[in-house]
Parts: sequence; C-alpha cells; structure tokens
Amino acid sequence: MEMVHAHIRFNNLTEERDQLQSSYNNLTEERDQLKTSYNNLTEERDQLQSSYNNLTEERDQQKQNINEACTVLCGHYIKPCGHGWRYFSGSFYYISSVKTSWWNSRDDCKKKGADLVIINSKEEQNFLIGFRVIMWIGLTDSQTEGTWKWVDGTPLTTRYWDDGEPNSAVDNEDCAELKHFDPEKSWNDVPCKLQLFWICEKTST
Ligand code: MAN
Ligand code: CA
Repeated sequence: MEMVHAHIRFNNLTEERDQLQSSYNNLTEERDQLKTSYNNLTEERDQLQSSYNNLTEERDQQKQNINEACTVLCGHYIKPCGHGWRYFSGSFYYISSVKTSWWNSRDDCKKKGADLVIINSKEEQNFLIGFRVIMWIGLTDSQTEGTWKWVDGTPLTTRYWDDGEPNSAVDNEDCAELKHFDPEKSWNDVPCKLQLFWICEKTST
C-alpha cells in the first residue's frame, strides 16, 4: 500500500515538474520576445527623438531666416518689425491703407525697401486676389506704349488681363491694376494718375 502511494506521488511530482519545465520554457520565450520588442521600441524611440531634434532645429532656423529677412525689410522703417507685412512663398507683402497714383505708390514701396508687386506665378496671383482689394501692381507700359514691363524691367510673359484688356480706353492707360478677383481675368490698364490702393513686395532673399 505504501509503495503504491509513493508511486502515485512520484508520478504526480513528475507531471508537476514537466508542467513547471514547460511553463518555464514558455516564460523564457516570452521574455526573449519582450526583450526583442523592447530593443526595437528603444531603437524606434531613438530614431523619433533624433528626427524630432532635426525638425526642431530646422524650424528654429526657418524662424531665424524670417526674422532676419524682416529686419532687413524694416531697416529704414519706423513701424515695428513685421508690422503690416504678410509673408508668402519667399516674399513679404504690404497693402496700403490709403489710395494714391501709381507713381506715388511706387515711391512709397521704394521708401520701404520694396517695390510694387511683380507677379511671377499663378500661386502669387491667387494669393493677391485673396485680399479682395482693387490695387496697383508693378506693371506699366509707360516707357513704350503697348510694351508691358514689370518694375524690375522684365517683360510680361504670363498675363492675367481681363477680357479685352489692355485697351488704353481713356487717353493713356499706362498702368495696371488688379481689378477683378477672377484669377485668370483680373488685370486692367488705367491712367497712372488714378487713386488706388497698392501692394508692395520685398523678396526675402
Ligand atoms: C472700363 C473698361 C476698361 C477701362 C476703364 C476705365 O472698365 O473700358 O478697359 O480701363 O473703363 O475706367
Ligand atoms: Ca483698360
């Protein structure tokens, strides 16, 4: 009787040992998996940290670029730096709050270290239309009637004239206004002595 009991007990212990062995093996495997995924996560975290650091640095650099450009802009100018100027795609823009002739507008821009706007892209044209203000742009044919040039002397290539413009309808219409807020049919030629709002542009480079 004793022998049978001892035998049963031995069997139970053997089974128990096997179970423990197997759960030990499972736990070891699980631990190894956790270790691997811990290592992967650590690596991922380090990569994220490093790309976060890079982006932070890049952002700070961009901020500084804008501030420097702004300092140049406002160098001879009484308003606090950045005041009244809007940044868009590499340039700063200033819209007047009063109206005057094309030539006076241009003088004002020059005093600000800028010039009347030169429209080089569809994006810029759309940006200007977004103000919903009828205003002078830096485009004139006052040098040679019919030959439209930007204020930096470059000839006009991409045009956004309204249908039928330029037509020099009233005596001399030698200066261009942004008149309609339809991106493709927007400009009109008018006499330069007309009183309009205006927009200055200063490139940041
Ligand atoms: C109309 C059109 C234009 C012209 C203006 C002048 O709108 O004929 O082409 O420039 O009048 O006020
Ligand atoms: Ca006209």
